[in-house]
Amino acid sequence: MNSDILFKKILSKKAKIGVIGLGYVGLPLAILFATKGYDTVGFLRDKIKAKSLNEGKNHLLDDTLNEPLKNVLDNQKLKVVTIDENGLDDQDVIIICVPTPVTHGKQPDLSDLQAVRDKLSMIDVTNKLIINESTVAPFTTRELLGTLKGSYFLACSPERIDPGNKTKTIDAIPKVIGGIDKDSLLLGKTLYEQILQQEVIGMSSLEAAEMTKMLENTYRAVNIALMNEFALLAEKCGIDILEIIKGAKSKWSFHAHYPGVGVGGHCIPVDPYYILELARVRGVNMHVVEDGLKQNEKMPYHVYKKVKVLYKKNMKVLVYGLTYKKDVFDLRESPVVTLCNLLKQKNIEFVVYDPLVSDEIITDLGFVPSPLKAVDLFIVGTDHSVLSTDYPKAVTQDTIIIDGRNFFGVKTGKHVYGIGRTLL
Ligand code: SAJ
Repeated sequence: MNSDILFKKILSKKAKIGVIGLGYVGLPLAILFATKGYDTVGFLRDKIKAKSLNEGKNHLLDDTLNEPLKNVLDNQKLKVVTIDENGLDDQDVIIICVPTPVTHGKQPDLSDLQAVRDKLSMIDVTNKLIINESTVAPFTTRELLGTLKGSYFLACSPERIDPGNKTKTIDAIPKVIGGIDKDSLLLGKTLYEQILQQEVIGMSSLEAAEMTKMLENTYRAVNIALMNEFALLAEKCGIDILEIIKGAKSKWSFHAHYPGVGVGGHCIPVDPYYILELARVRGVNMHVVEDGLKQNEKMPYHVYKKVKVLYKKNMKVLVYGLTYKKDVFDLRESPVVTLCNLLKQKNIEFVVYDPLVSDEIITDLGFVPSPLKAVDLFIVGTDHSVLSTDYPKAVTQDTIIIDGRNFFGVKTGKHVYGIGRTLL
C-alpha cells in the first residue's frame, strides 16, 4: 500500500472523509472536517435523521452546531447519507464514531461496531485509512478492524467530546492516536493536525491509544466515587463536603471531583466496564474500579433514602432535571431516571420537570411531567444553568429541598439536604 498518495490528498485537503455515526462525536467531527475544506460524507443508519440533518436540523440540540452545520450544507462540503446507500468505498478516510454501550448485565456491547465492520468487509479498503474513534478496550480495534479486505491503514483515536462544554469544543481538545504500523500512525496524526488546534499525541500502538481512553475515564469514575464515599461520611459528621473539597483544592496535587446523585452518560459509567472485562479475561482483579463503580451506582438509592425520611403522604414532590448532566439533552444512564424509578416503585408520588426534556419523553419514561409549581419537596436531579431562575417558581419558604447536585450554596426554602452537606 502506498501512503504517499494519501498523504498528498490529506495535505491538499483533497482526501474524501467518511464519518460513520453522527451522534455527539461524529456530527461535530464531520462538521469540523467539512468546515476545514474536506469533502465529507456523514453515514448513519436512520433515514429520517439523515433527511433532517440534510435540512440543517441538528438532532443533538447543541445550538453551537447549527450555524456551522448550515454553512457546510450550503457549500456542499458535508453530505449526510444512510450507511446502506453507496458511498463508503468512495472515501479515502473512514472514521468510525458509533456507540459502544454496555448491556443490562454491564457487559461490553460492540454490536454497532461489529455492524460497521461487516459493512467495511464488503468493500475493498485498499489504500484507505480506517480510524476507530469509538471507545473500546485494548485489542478491540485490531481484532475487529484489523482483518478487512485489501492493504489499508488502521488507526485508533478515542473520542474525547465533552457534551455541553462550550469552551472545550472538539477542535480544542488534545487527541491521542495509535496506528497498526508507522504509516497508519503518521497518516492519522497528520490528518487530525489539519483540523485541530490542539496537540495530536502519537502513541506506540493501537492498544496504547485504547488504554489511554480507558484510564482517563476510569480515573474520573473512581475519583467521583471517592467523593461520593467521603460525602456519606461527611453527612454523618455534620461536615460540609464542598468546604472540604475547596480546602483540598488548595493543594496542587488534588484534582477536584464532586459528589452527587450519581454518574450518568455514555462514557464515565460505561467505559470502566470495558476494562473490567479485559482484566477478567487477563486474570487481573481491579477491585478499586469495581468498588468505585458500585459506589456511584448506589447514589440514587442514597438520595431515595433521604426522600423516604422526609416524605409524608400527600406531599407535593417535584423532581427537577432528568438528564445525566447539566445543560445536556441526554438521558443515557441518567442516575435521576434510576432515582425516579425507585420513587415510583416505593409509591412515592412525584412529578418531573426538565427544561430540556419534553413532556412526551417524560411520559414515555413512565413519569408525570409538570410545569414548575410550588411544592413541599423539591428534588434537584440535574443542576441545569436555568435552575437559578427556575427554582423560585417551585420553592417557597416551606419547601424542603433535596439537592442531588449540591446546587444551592445557601439555605433556601425550609431546609436543603445535599449530598455530603446540609443547610438547615
Ligand atoms: N459527575 C459527578 N461528579 C463530577 C463530575 C461528573 O457526579 O465531579 C457526573 C455528571 O453529573 C455525569 C457523569 O458524572 O452524570 C459524567 O459526567 P462527565 O462530564 O464526566 O461525563 P461526560 O460523559 O459528559 O463526558 C466525559 C468528559 N470528560 C471530562 O469532562 C473530563 C469528556 O471529555 C469525555 O470525552 C467523555 O466523558 C468521554 O467521551 O469519555
